[in-house]
Amino acid sequence: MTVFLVLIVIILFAVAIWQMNKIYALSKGNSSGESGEVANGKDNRINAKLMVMFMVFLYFLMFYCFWHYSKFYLPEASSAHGSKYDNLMFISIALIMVVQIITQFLLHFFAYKYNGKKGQRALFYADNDKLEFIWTIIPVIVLAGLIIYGLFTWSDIMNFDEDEDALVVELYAQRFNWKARYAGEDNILGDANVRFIEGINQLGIDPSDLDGQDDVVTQELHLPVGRQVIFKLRSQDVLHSAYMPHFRAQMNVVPGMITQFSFTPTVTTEEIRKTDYMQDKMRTIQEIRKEKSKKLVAAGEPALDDYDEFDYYLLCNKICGESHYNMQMKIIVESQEDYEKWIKTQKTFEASVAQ
Ligand SMILES: [Cu+2]
Repeated sequence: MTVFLVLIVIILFAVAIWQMNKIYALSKGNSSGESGEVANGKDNRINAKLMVMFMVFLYFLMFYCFWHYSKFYLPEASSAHGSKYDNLMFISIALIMVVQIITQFLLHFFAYKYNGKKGQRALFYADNDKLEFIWTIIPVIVLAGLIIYGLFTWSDIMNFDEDEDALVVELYAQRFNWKARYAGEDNILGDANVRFIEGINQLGIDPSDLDGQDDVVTQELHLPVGRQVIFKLRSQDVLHSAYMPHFRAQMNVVPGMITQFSFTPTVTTEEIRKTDYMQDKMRTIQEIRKEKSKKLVAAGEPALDDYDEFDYYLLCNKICGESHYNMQMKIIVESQEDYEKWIKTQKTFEASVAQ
């Protein structure tokens, strides 16, 4: 790899010297235009055609990418606010696409149509107030509209009202895993500080705070469907980012402060597993894993485990160290009853300390 990089640097350096040499020669040569170094009519025609070909190539590449990579789109959002987020994204992309298709065409087609011809001089056209007004005011209106719409969407998602029965959950980030802390019966998280971290108390819950006694620390994130969840995010060490793509949620997790985010899950794990999208996806993943297993077995290594059920995941989306890629926690969205059944099987802080 290093050899390859050094080679590239040497080649680029040689090209740069060669180019500078050419510029030097050009600046010294005669300017009659027939020296062979200055573009003639034939060169101009070739370049004009290349411009059109490049435009066609760009359009082709764009449509190919949309077609080829559309299989990596996320499924429909599994949270209440998700469709607002997706709409904003869709409108922005649609607008960018329309504008860029038009401007790419103008740029390349004009370069083709008005390519240099001997004896033909460009028209001197100083300015036109009306034209300038049009191409200034249209982007101003469109961009202002997009930004205002984006701001409204943002504040709609970020400035949430707390429902009466909202569930408060703390997500605690450590290199390289997540823990969840449920607020318990009182729905109030106990105070916590890194100074209290000791033995089993890995989240630094204040042992003297009564609110924290019934808190429940878990390795999985269970969320009741249709109920607002308020996440309080804390980090023990470095900057992390809590990323829940299926719920269109992401929030930085910053050491020394509590950040928050809220959403209401709308699709249970069971439900999303049954969708056509997910069944298709699982089939593809299984095929890839089967192929990989064959190769592993042929190389005398054990085959990959079966992977047949989709699960939502909370991922870290800030590169926080060598195992960042694997910093994740399973999320299970289930009915309120199932959630209550599960939380009863988990130990409270008081019980685990007593043990
Ligand atoms: Cu991380």
